[in-house]
Amino acid sequence: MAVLKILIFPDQRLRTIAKEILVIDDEIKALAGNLLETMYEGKGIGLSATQANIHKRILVVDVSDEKDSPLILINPKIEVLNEEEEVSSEGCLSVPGFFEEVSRPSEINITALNLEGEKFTIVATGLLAVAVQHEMDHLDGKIFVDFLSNLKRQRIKKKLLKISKVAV
Ligand code: QAP
Ligand code: CO
Repeated sequence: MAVLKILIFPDQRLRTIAKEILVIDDEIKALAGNLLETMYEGKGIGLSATQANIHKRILVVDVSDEKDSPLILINPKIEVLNEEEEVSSEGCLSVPGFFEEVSRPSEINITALNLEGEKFTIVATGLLAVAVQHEMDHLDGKIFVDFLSNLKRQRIKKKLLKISKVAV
């Protein structure tokens, strides 16, 4: 397994729409492992392939305290189960150092394929629901900062651009 390099906002490659996975081959299995390793290494609870500049519809999450419950979602789909929304603080490995409040549907039905190509369904609430919606947004080129005010997003952009330049 390997730790992958993560794209940092406002990198335009984060705006790429990821493609459906048609065959779950060894390359996809290796990618799933690498995404998990990269997520754990970054102390994250979720990571999408988009963030590693791989534009395929796969994401990983682990919202457990022990960090021993990895979930791999291939070609995920969600259905919002009710009108209710919940506000929570979100961060992103592609937006390091920033955490902001975002409102999202609180209860969702997730359908995805696992690494065996089998379809599975989970009803998610709480942190799992937030994390899966956040990661699925990445597959569609969306980032949580898109939900913030223009002023907040511009401030974050400016600070991260400055850090990226120093880091060269
Ligand atoms: C998405 O994000 C998420 O800024 C996953 O310095 C986040 O794992 C869903 C991280 C919160 C729901 C709630 C961010 C690590 C990790 C940082 C992450 C940082 C170090 C973010
Ligand atoms: Co993110």
